[in-house]
Amino acid sequence: MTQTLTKMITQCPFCSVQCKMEVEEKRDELTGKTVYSVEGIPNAASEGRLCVKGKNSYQHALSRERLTHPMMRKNGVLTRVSWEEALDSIATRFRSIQAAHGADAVCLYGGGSLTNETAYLLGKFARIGLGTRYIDYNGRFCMSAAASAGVKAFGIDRGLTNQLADIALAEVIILAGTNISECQPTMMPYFTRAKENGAFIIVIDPRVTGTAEMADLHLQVKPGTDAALVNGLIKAVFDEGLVDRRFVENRTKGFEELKSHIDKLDLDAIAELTGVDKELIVKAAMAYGRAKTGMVFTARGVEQHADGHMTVRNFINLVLATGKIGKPGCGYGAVTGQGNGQGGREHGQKADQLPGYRLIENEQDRAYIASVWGVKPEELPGKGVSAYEMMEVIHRKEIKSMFVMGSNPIMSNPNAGLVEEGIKGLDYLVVADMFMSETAVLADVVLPVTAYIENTGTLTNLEGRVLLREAARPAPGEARDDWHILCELANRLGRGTYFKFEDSEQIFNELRVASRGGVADYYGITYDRLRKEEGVYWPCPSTDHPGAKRLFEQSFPQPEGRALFIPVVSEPVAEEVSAQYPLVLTNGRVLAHYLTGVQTRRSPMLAAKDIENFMEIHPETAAKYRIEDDSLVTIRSPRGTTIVRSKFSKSIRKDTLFVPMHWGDVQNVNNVTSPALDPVCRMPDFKVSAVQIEPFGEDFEEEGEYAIR
Ligand SMILES: Nc1nc2c(c(=O)[nH]1)N[C@H]1C(S)=C(S)[C@@H](COP(=O)(O)OP(=O)(O)OC[C@H]3O[C@@H](n4cnc5c(=O)[nH]c(N)nc54)[C@H](O)[C@@H]3O)O[C@H]1N2
Ligand SMILES: Nc1nc2c(c(=O)[nH]1)N[C@H]1C(S)=C(S)[C@@H](COP(=O)(O)OP(=O)(O)OC[C@H]3O[C@@H](n4cnc5c(=O)[nH]c(N)nc54)[C@H](O)[C@@H]3O)O[C@H]1N2
Ligand code: SF4
Ligand SMILES: [Mo]
Repeated sequence: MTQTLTKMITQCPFCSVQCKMEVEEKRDELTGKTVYSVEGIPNAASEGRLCVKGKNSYQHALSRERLTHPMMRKNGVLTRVSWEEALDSIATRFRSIQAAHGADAVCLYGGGSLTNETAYLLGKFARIGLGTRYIDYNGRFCMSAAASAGVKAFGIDRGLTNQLADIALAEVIILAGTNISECQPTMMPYFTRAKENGAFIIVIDPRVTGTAEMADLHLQVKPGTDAALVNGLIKAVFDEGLVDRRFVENRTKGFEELKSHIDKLDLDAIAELTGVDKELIVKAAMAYGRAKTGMVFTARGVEQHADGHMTVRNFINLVLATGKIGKPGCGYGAVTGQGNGQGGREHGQKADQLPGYRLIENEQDRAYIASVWGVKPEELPGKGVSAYEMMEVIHRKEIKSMFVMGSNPIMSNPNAGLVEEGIKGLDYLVVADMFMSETAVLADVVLPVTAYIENTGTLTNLEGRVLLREAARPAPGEARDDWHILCELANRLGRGTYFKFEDSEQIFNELRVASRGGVADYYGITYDRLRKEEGVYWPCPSTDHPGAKRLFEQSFPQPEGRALFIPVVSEPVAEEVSAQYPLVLTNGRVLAHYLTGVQTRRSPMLAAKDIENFMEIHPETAAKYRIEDDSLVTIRSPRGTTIVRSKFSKSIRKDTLFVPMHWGDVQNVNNVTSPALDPVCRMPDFKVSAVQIEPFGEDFEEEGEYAIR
């Protein structure tokens, strides 16, 4: 028998579906213990479903490891202090560092888990609290390729151009480098529904994932060659005369350039390069090209590359050439990652951005935001640099101090060795987190923040649907909301007049005005509406506007209303395999863990599902390198090494290894990943590194070849 103590309505803190749930706190009358049960709540996106992460997300929020009071390093040891002491000290140090080395000597590093209100305020705090140009966030590693491609091709970056409900109407669906079954599990039923309606599903992935298992056709591509593969798909579409001439003529620009580029390509060469049979390329192109309706989804598998921007542009080329957008059952979607991965990229925590998806280098945008903030446009700094480049500036000691809110950069940046060296060399590091993350342990000041279940704010899910999450539980100890910390700091920096907010709704109301007339226009969205409706889609320019569920029905927000084609020349991968580094390492996620694992590794049920990092390897490849199943393996690249456990799998390509990203220290896959950056969006080339492997404990010979012992 149990007795209900309290029922809390909240929203899962993890992925971009943003499932709503009820957490019930109960007393077990036999044992006297407090127990919890979790149920999904019907909501337009998740329809009441929850995955294993959401079901167990109360565990980390209630964990004894939560940070409950501020800490400052004294005599080398992080020591409990009052909020007053911590905040006074941060303001004093920031001021003195800026006085000695200039305003840009302090940088900010944000995240896509932060609410819209906090993301907005963090951008404002950087520009007019501290006056630094250096701010960026973890979404650079997440959404930047898709975002820049959407902006350039369509004139707008909203992850899905349609609502989830449209998926069931699609006759053909292409899922490229997206593992929905583990990464957005509660979205899977939208695809199974489409299948029940007869849809043909094509998955492009080097591995047979749970998502690929549902596919009618799986293109097991060689990592890093997707841009070429899409050229092949487009070529086959052209060869079969499956171009939507009317759409191309009336709604797009640049088709002829694309056509003359594609005409020069050879399908056999593309098949050879990508490792995908020509027949399968043609079959996929026929299925998609011939269907009346169809959708294309991409995610990090095709985006986290040095050519991520162009690869996404090519998928968009395919969508536009076949006219499959702006209609029911049609569309393109970049499957957003983090809980607020969408909103997090709209309100100004990006290096070059102001709220409403405005640009910090655009005079009109600067003037508008300066007028909302009550400052002169000249007071706003210029643009900074992307997340990994900020780490390089830190490494060069040009940035002396960093304030991290909502990220664990020491683990999630590529080339973790350089990043760690840089962060350890900072004069002053401040981290606001719920836990002692791998980055927080190095901080000079650690500030405890509230978790998802304890704070109020809005988050924008992968569809572009804004949702309100209200506090359902008191904060533990002295933990404070992120936005509150920023206001307190601004006050101590003498900038309090610009940060007079008493609750998150007041911040949202300023955000609404700041976004008004911008690409990501939230003006018509209010907390009241969000309480009454099941979320509201942006753009929503007025309070009587229903919100834009399906984009581009009439035109694209581009000059002449036309979307842009671009010829995509497939480049060789930034790091080719060699005799010394003969295998391709790619990486990604598993169902039970989330990103750097700071939260999920503190949830006993989730931690127990996978207790350490592993490497998926084909048994034939393993035999070649004398690696046994379930044994420790050293993976080495020019950047460093990581040690993980082998997991045999016949469902991965023989030339490819896959290692998840959820474990740190010696098991951090980013010890070996490549920091080559995409020239357009500055996305790192996470998904392709050339590596060598050996059973743990053995040495390589000088040349890197194995001696047969
Ligand atoms: N369980 C869980 N869910 C999550 C997260 C998590 O950490 N854990 N994180 C959230 C976040 S922030 C994000 S960004 C999303 C990420 O969501 P996804 O992008 O779906 O996740 P990944 O596992 O990184 O990569 C997807 C697939 O890309 C494949 N892949 C690797 N290299 C290539 C390539 O070169 N080409 C192609 N075509 N495919 C390739 C991998 O084998 C993998 O199956 O998930 C969100 N959801
Ligand atoms: N090798 C490799 N590396 C990758 C990727 C990959 O696929 N492969 N993916 C990249 C991607 S897509 C992403 S999104 C990044 C993510 O990289 P990170 O941002 O480093 O990931 P998280 O583990 O979510 O770290 C978030 C931290 O913020 C804390 N936190 C959570 N919510 C809040 C909050 O509301 N406020 C505050 N102050 N703190 C909070 C958490 O406790 C945690 O310590 O990693 C990237 N790195
Ligand atoms: S992790 Fe994503 S799919 Fe799973 S419950 Fe949370 S929001 Fe829903
Ligand atoms: Mo992400």
